Amino acid sequence: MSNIDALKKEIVETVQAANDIASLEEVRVSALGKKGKVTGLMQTLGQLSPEQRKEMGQALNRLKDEITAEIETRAALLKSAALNERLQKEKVDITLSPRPQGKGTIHPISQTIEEMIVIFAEMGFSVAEGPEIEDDFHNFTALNFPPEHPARQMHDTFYLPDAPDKKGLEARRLLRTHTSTVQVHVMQEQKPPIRVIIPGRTFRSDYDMTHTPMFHQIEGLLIDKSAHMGHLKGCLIEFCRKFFEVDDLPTRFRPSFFPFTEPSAEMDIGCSREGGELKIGAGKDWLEILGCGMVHPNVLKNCGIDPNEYQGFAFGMGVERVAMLKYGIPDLRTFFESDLRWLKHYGFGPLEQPNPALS
Ligand code: 2NL
Repeated sequence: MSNIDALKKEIVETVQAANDIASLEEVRVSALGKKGKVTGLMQTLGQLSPEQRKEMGQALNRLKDEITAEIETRAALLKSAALNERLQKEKVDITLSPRPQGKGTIHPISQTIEEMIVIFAEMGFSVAEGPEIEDDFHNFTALNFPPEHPARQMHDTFYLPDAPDKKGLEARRLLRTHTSTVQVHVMQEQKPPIRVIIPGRTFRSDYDMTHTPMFHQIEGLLIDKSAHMGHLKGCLIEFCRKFFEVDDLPTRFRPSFFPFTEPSAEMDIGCSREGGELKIGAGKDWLEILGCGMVHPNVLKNCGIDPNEYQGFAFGMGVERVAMLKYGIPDLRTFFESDLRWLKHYGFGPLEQPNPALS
């Protein structure tokens, strides 16, 4: 066996013996590095005769290539072994049992909002949120309520005890009476096209069988260059059919009035009240479900959007009201009593799907 063959055998053995990437690198340096054995032999070529140099040079180059290939093969093997070991070690036991059942439940308001978000998200809407403490501008002025508009009193607004002489009317702070305040922020901050829904708490000073001082709304806003009433109707009909899980749900739109939309409408869905029991989707009766309309040009202007270039539609509904209809909850006030028996009865399991019809 020639010297070169002996050297090759020796180096290949050390390559095979390297058990990790670091020691393999050491082997590479000791063979092919600046002071390595092969490199050392290369440096002796100058002392040989031209013929010997040619032969030896070729043999050493071959040796270098062979060792390099050997090291690469070994490196690939070590890397995949290391990966396999990590995969073994970091295995997640997906057979772990789920969270213990029967302890807590999802509140029907959270469940209902989640169901609505799933449906609108499928239509390309994203969710926006904003502050519950607002100023008069975002709650009223931007939304085309004139200063003396009765709605400002009608809404029975909770004003914060700001010093009235220090600030103008528009800076007066209040608890938002509707979630439309968030759309105002969105329009001020984003460029159209806009497609958002806003779920959240709202506040009005009112308390009786059908009103609580805090309640939830979900509102939607779509702005682009060509949105029209047909898009509004298509979007809301699709929403109601998915939400109430009735494919041929009858719907109708009645003219209405809101300061922030023109034209405005209220949407009803078909139902039956025969025998005192409410059934959605069947029968000859109608049930009001939401308010909607084309965004008033003044609102677009107030929020920095050119009404000559853009138009859009908006809608709003009460979450409690819709949850009561869908889940047959008879009394609004029970939503906020934190009665565990009520929560157990009307609540949802943590693993329940927000909308089985869509998944
Ligand atoms: C209802 C009716 C509605 C809107 C809300 C809206 C928001 C902006 C501009 C225009 Cl920023 N409109 N929201 C529009 C129509 C009706 O709510 O009965 N809610 C419970």
